[in-house]
Amino acid sequence: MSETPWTGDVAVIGLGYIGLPTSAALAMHGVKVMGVDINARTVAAVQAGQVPIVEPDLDVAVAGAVARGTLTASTEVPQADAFMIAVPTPFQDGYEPDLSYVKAATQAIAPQLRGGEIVILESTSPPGTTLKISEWLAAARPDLTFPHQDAEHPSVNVAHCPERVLPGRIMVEIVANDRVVGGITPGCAARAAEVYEVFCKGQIVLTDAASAEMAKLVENSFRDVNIAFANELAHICEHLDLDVWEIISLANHHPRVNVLNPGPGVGGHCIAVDPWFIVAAAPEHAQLIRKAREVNDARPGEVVQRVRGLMAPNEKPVALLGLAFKADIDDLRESPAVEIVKELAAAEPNRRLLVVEPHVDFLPLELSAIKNVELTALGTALAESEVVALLVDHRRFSDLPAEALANKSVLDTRGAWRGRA
Ligand code: SAJ
Repeated sequence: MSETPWTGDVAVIGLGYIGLPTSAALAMHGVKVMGVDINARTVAAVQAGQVPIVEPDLDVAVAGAVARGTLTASTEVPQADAFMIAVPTPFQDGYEPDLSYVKAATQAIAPQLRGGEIVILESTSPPGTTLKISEWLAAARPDLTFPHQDAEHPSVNVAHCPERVLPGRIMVEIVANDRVVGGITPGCAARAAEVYEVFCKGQIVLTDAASAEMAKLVENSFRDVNIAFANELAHICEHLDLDVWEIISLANHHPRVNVLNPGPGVGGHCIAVDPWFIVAAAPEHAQLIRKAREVNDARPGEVVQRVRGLMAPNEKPVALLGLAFKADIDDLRESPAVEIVKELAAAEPNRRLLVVEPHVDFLPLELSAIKNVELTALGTALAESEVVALLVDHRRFSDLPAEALANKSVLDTRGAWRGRA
């Protein structure tokens, strides 16, 4: 731990699922935080103390920090003592990482530097990105020195501290989780760690920037590969007419076995994306990691075939429960459930698909244009359908009494109704 607590101002670039909770966590500890986003609606919401996303306890934290005056928001990057970049790092065609948001954020920071600042990348990024930030800043500000040029006395420090919070538990994990802080130099890592010491109760582990970048990708790939193992088992068990849930629960009685849960595929903006960054960095060598992505990406298509197998040759609609990428959240990004609805609608254009998602008021654009897809209430969907597929184990669905599913053909992709329907 550093002797002197951080007392500077922080500008957080990107007020999404990571930037906003991080801003709130710092501001709740009295640090003056200026949140920056290119989306004027997001900025207006935060200025009004409101939260544009659903995440437990975030609303209270943001409202409190705005009311205390420690959190403000703007569309312009201000001057600050620390800059945190928390913008998306999606992939483009061919699964190559798209660093355009990181570059744009860096270029917006550059004119505000006076010397003495720390620039921290939080976005999950391929190895070498933090170094690129240092180089981009140097190109924009030849009047200053950066750590890749002058390791001992740079005018600006640059580091990476990858976020690792779990959606649905962000406000708990942002405080409790250990953090990995990688600097372009050890000095950069130490400076960046001071900012995290403000709110992080976990261990802050220092390393170099590329190792921190890779460690984050490894975390999510580890999970992806393990989920792929569970999904492959599910596919095999479907073929052999065995109950995969029973088999996994038996195998997990072994003290060193912990198979994860199979499902309809892997969604979200992290686990379905980050392993591709490793593949892009070492395409010849990342064989298992690539295969895991392919296994998980094939899963929605397998679910579609199984739902079609349950459908009688009549006109009855099919009920599809859940659109989010996992239980009890409103996030539809990269959701396998959305993919399943889309594929099923294309394969069965004359069948009404009654989609139930209690966390949204409207279908996402990619589904709203499809004429046989409707967003309905749970009661309506169950009343009208013979086939019911559970795609997301939202508590509201898992808690359904067995009678609600009596006389239905049921596909439970999450194992939520095991032993009930
Ligand atoms: N899933 C399964 N079976 C399982 C576990 C998950 O099918 O046994 C599916 C989920 O339904 C979902 C997807 O995988 O579609 C991902 O869900 P998740 O809960 O495993 O992870 P995320 O994407 O919400 O958050 C992950 C976390 N990473 C790890 O657990 C290693 C989180 O800590 C990261 O901060 C986050 O990615 C991120 O932002 O990178």
